[in-house]
Amino acid sequence: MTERTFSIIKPDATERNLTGKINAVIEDAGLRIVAQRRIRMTDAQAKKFYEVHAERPFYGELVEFMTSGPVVVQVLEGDNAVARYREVMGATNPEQAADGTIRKLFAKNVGENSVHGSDSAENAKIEIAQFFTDDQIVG
Ligand code: DAT
Ligand code: MG
Repeated sequence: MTERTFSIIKPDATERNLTGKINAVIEDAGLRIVAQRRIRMTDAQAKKFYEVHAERPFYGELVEFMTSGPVVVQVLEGDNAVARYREVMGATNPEQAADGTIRKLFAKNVGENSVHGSDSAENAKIEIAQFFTDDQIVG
């Protein structure tokens, strides 16, 4: 089933000039980048995006990190794209991430972990709509 997921290449990765290397892992995994934009996230955008984590102890740190440098927001398309991209990303904590995953290859630690990917098709739709209009996605 072809579906779409939402991805962010985070500030720790853009800072180290890793956008191209991460995109290569994404494309090699059979996912198509159907929308992409480099932005500086505002405080309001980051707070809203991570609203579900508002009660977690790391929320403030997370919002600060996500607004600390450029990010690349993306829409990925492919067969079972949501689950597929979660596999390609690897575990949240890079110490637990499998070999060959983006987080194993590039993440610095559990907070500065290089990429975001939606955790369900429903959340993917919500997240995509926060950053892209339909006409900006070219499948
Ligand atoms: P994921 O990004 O794998 O979906 P998540 O949704 O549980 O993970 O958390 C969102 C982000 O919050 C995660 O990518 C990095 C940060 N985070 C999660 N757990 C953390 C922790 N224990 N300490 C610091 N940051 C954390
Ligand atoms: Mg998550």
